[in-house]
Amino acid sequence: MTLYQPFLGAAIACLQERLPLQPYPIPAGFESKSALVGKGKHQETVVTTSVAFQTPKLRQIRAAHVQGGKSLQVLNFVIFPQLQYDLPFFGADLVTLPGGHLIALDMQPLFRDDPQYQAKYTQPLLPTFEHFRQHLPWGGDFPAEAQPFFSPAFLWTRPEKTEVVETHVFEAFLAYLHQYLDFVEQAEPILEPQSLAAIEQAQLRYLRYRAEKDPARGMFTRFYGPEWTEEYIHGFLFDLERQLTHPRS
Ligand code: DBV
Repeated sequence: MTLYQPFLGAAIACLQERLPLQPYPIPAGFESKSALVGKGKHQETVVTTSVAFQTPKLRQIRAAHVQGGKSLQVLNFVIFPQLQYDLPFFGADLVTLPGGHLIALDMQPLFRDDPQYQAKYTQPLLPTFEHFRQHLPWGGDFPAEAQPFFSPAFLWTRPEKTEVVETHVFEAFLAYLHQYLDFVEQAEPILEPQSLAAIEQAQLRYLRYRAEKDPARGMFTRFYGPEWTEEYIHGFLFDLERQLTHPRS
């Protein structure tokens, strides 16, 4: 059992229980990819697997799970709502590298500085954030240009002990996911054309940022080469632009 397997298993169980899940197609070649990395005693097989679902309110629920031994484990799990809803993104980046653990967990807002939006989608999360923050202190430096994409309830932490990941981070991940699904249940379609246009712009802004700045690009390129990596990023991980220009039938 690898570090983030229980996270993925619990997330899928929770989604299955609460949502009418349908599969979301994963382009050929991206369900599972492996490479032999390193030399001699340090050689490891690094396997990246992808999982994806959709529902009437959620355009894409997707996970990328990288498993490459004790010092290389990553679960990147993101939910992209349909464009008729003003829902935030659910974003979890759970990263274990030789240097340690790096945890980012948030409901990433479409309109960070809009007080009404904050009241609707951030304030209800603040008690949960405050609760977990006691055990998961602020992780320090992160890119200033990423700031607009995170909410005031952004949990960003670098636990020193794996046990903290298995306990507090695990609980926080599920608490955020459950609260996100509460928002999903309550969400009503947006009808005003101006609001819909603003949502699409905000989704594209977020998506372009994430695709362009994907912190995993270097790692994936080393393991699987640049062609596979760019196609994985634009054709699966952050695929909204492709879907808008070439919708699946
Ligand atoms: N990050 C992804 C995807 C990953 C992934 C799709 C499938 O968006 C993994 C894999 N994140 C990943 C890895 C690292 C990070 C780091 C491998 C380590 C990179 C390294 O050190 O070499 C949140 N993730 C990070 C960092 C942040 C995030 C802030 C530190 C990067 C840095 O300091 O530059 N989540 C990440 C992020 C956004 C988000 C930047 C922006 C909106 O939602």
